[in-house]
Amino acid sequence: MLTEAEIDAFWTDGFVRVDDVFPDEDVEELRALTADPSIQRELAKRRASERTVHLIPLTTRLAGFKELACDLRLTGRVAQLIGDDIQLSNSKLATKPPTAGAGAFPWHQDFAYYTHTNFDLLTVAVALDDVTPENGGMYAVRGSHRLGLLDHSRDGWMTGGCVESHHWETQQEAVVPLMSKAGGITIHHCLTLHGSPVNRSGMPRRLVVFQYRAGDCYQLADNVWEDTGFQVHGTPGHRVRCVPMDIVLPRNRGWERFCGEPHGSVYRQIGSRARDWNNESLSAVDVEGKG
Ligand SMILES: O=C(O)CCC(=O)C(=O)O
Repeated sequence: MLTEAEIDAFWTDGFVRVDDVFPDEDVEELRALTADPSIQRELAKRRASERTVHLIPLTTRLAGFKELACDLRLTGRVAQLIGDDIQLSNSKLATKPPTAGAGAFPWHQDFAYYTHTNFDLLTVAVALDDVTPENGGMYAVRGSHRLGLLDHSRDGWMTGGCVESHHWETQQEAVVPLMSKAGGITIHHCLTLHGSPVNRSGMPRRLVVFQYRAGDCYQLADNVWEDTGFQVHGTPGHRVRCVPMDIVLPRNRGWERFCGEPHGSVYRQIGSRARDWNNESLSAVDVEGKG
């Protein structure tokens, strides 16, 4: 579980690092999952990528990743921050190709790409390798989760990153590493500005990344993945909590191939796999209730 100091760090800084969440044998098992031929085939297709390679939706690819998304060592800690009813917003394997000099990821706030009705949305990154500045570990701007949603658009179109560069260029002292050793995790708020440089190590850098949201945090726009809405902790509710926010939703070419439209829209809140998985666990509860 998170200590009081770790909870405070999350709300004060916008992120927290927790070491040694998974012992070496668990990390080995997770690495073995990434070595699965189905995963390797997908990664091989994107090896030439200049950016961090994202395999989404990860929980639908192998059962082990779905189990990890529900692991209490993650969800128990997330519950301490956003409450007991937790759904998956999305899941990915974020690898930096071993190609030296590739794999940078621009500065951004996750919320810009998954706009929701409130801000109880956060990201957990599970390190499968020791993450370092050398292999392209993430950096974050301390306290940036209090800036609100920043501009990620140009001429009304969504771009791949935040365009308000003064936040990280002029405040070097606020830019801090968000990196852990293998088996550790980092948790960051959906408004925390973060990004990562190229991988200079010549070795892969693997993170399993889960974006979790409170059960009453509804998505407003853009893509719903197959595992979006998967109930990983607590019980599904029927309440939407809206907090005041004044946001611009730029048109988003990036999501067009997923949503089929340039503005992005949420036409269903729960992905097809998540619906099946939630129904399975609900009927298990019914059976137990009747027994
Ligand atoms: O993998 C990385 O270094 C950055 C990934 C990231 O920031 C994201 O997926 O939102």
